[in-house]
Amino acid sequence: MYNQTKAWVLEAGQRLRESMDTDPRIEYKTSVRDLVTEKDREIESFFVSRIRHAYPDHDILGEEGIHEKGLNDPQQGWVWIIDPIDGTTNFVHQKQNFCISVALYEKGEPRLGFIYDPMAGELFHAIAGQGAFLNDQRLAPLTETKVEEAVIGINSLWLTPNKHFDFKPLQALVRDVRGTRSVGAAALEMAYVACGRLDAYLTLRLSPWDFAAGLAIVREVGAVTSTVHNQPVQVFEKSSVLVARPGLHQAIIDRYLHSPSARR
Ligand code: 2AM
Ligand code: CA
Ligand code: CA
Ligand code: CA
Repeated sequence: MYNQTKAWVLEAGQRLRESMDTDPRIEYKTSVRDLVTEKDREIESFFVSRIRHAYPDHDILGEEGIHEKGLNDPQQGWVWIIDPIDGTTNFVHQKQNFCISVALYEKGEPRLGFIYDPMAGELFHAIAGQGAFLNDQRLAPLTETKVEEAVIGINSLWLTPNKHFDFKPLQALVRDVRGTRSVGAAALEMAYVACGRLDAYLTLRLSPWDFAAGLAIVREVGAVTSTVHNQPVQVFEKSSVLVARPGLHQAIIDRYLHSPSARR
């Protein structure tokens, strides 16, 4: 299963790489900030047809909804969770810094996670209980870091007034850390926490396909993951996500997110 999925992910990435010379047709989903291209649908279809052929009784949850059958109880059986292009805005504007994210869950537990950046040639992957890898290199368990020495991933939108969260504690956090980065692709940002390029990643509203593979990978290196309210992330529900090195996660929760004003 692992080898087959890896081959699919690499092939899908190659298709995207080869298509970069021609500009994809773009559509707006909920707004002009929310893009989808023909490539998003094409790549999701690629996975859906292969999974349906190889594993007809597995469920599939993809961002673009290509697999029209609804999910059975996701806590039962096997579910594939697919983001065909995570970072579509980067795909369109930068032609880099996007990825394919594919996860396989059994009874609500991660089994496989793949996050592939085809332009960088970086495949982050994990088999549950067997460690996480960047290409052929095993990722080391994460060590602790202080807030003041941390570089964290955060989208600057969350520092502006929004309906999901009190943004003021986050402004204090970004003032206190060594630096902030915004890659613009949630799955890649989780992969970067796994390999130590980011010490933490914080986001207030994501969907299962944004974080399913990331969760499978970061847990293998001992990253701590929760919602911003320090609750377990439910993989089949929309959620906020705070993923960080051990120690740093607790410090961010205690110092910035646990204040009554930050709770809802
Ligand atoms: P996407 O590219 O697959 O849509 C930065 O935009 C990150 O937030 C990306 O990982 C993006 O995933 C995700 N995201 C989730 N919901 C989004 C939305 N409505 N509009 C834009 N990006 C969204
Ligand atoms: Ca999208
Ligand atoms: Ca996404
Ligand atoms: Ca997407």
